[in-house]
Amino acid sequence: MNSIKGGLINVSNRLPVQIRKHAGGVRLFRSSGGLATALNAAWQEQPGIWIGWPGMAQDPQIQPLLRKASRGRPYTLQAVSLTDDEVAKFYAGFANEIIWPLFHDMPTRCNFDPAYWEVYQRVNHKFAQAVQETAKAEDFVWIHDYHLMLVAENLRQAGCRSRLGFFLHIPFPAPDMFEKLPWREAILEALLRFDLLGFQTDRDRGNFEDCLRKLLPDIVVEDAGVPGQHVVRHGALRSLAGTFPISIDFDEFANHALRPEIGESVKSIRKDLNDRFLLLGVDRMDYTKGIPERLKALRIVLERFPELRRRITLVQVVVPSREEIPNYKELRHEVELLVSQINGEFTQPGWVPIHYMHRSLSREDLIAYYRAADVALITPLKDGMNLVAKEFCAAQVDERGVLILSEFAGAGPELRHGATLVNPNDTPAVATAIREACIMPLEEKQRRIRVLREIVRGHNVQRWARSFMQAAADIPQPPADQETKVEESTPSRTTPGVALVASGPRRGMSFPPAYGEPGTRALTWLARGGD
Ligand code: GDG
Repeated sequence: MNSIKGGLINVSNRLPVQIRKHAGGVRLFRSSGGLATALNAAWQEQPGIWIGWPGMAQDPQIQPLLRKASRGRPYTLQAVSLTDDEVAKFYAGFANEIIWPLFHDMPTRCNFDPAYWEVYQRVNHKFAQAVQETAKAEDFVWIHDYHLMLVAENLRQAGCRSRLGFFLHIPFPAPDMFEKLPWREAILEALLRFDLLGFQTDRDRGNFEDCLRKLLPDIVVEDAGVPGQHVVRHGALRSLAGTFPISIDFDEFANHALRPEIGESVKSIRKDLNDRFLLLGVDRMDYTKGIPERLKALRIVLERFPELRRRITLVQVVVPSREEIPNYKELRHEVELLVSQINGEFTQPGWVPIHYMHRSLSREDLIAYYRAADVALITPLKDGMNLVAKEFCAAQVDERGVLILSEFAGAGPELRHGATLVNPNDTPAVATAIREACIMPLEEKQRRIRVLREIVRGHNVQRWARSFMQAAADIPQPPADQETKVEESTPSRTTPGVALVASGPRRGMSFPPAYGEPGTRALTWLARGGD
């Protein structure tokens, strides 16, 4: 078995800590973020550096705060500073008004503003610069998600020889959807500069491969000899595309749920709800999560099955998200109008059908709700994976909850044996699934949740991280002259006006300027390490 000799350089849009203005100064907020937990297993084997945006524009206090926060962690936190305009056009704009809706099959929500693309390229170039300043040839650089699809291309142009991996946390769309993107070939070509490309499901990986076949000439896709993995060749480029379904730390959730104080909270939640049948929804406020459709399904339940009135309660937790983007503001109004209409129509003395919380719960409260719930209603219109579904299974230590899960969540195929799969657009069918869960015999519920818990226990996040790192370790080290070869066969299109730089000796090498940056401001640096 191969292993990576160097360190892990993890790169994500946001760091796992956030720095924000607070009481006249700046303060560091720790976030328990899902990605930080997911990577714990990888860090234990490969300490290193975590590069990302710290949450606010440049400030002299950021670096000292990050140094302090790095103590006791297996990685050093390193900031990429972004201007407010960059955050608006790269993050809110390109990432969340173009790629997010398009990759979730919602093209009418896209705003294909060319200015967003320019800033996206510039910011990806900035991230690549930050990586190149620290990466040694033997390190593994792991880039996360749709915000940073051009980083490998920028790194290779600068002669970076580290192995480069990318994991897409969201779905990859089919060609009919992807080809709407004005920068479709440029993005595919940039993705092919990663040595390893990870997707959540076989469907996402298959869609990516179909897009390559449709949009790039001479693409070759071959079996890699490992289930769920294909080798993709384009000219001199070779990438491994694999399916790596992300997961959760099962033991951590299950053990936490077993704590006596969680048991007390469960009793108190159930008592406050008069021991009614508890349906639970937990989502970021996002139009992909299918919250209005779920509320409409509940309204159908209450209309069609009057015997369930007063006997069921939906607790819907919605965590505020991306509130600066117009689509998200409109969604909040739609959700809150539906909640008030349904509650207005059906509430009776002593019973309110929907308990709506628009805030983030503490981890303890979240786990208590997972454990207390009779049904988890997880009905996204489209979702990369959906970790809430897996967290619910792990926290169901009393083994009596039912999982109603969208067939369009990445978790759908994996959890199909124990969950009730639904099409979230088919609101009458979701209503029927809710009713069936309410009347399901206890033995059936136990059988199903046990199956689900075994699946999630076996396919936990430690396994996810290790399998990705193992696939990375098996990739041969890119040759010193890779950029020269690539230049001959596949011209880059992502950085207009910027010539590729053939990789010469690392020391004193210059980084190609980003689009929009004056060419004369190319950075130079001395390579760390002895390659
Ligand atoms: C993206 C993809 C993919 C939620 N409410 C509270 C809370 N949460 C935590 C959950 C869970 C996380 O947020 C949400 O993760 P999801 O996977 O469900 O969804 P996204 O945020 O959209 O994540 C998704 C994921 O990346 C990973 O690859 O699965 O498909 O869209 O961990 O626990 N945490 C706390 N209070 C809350 O109220 N503390």
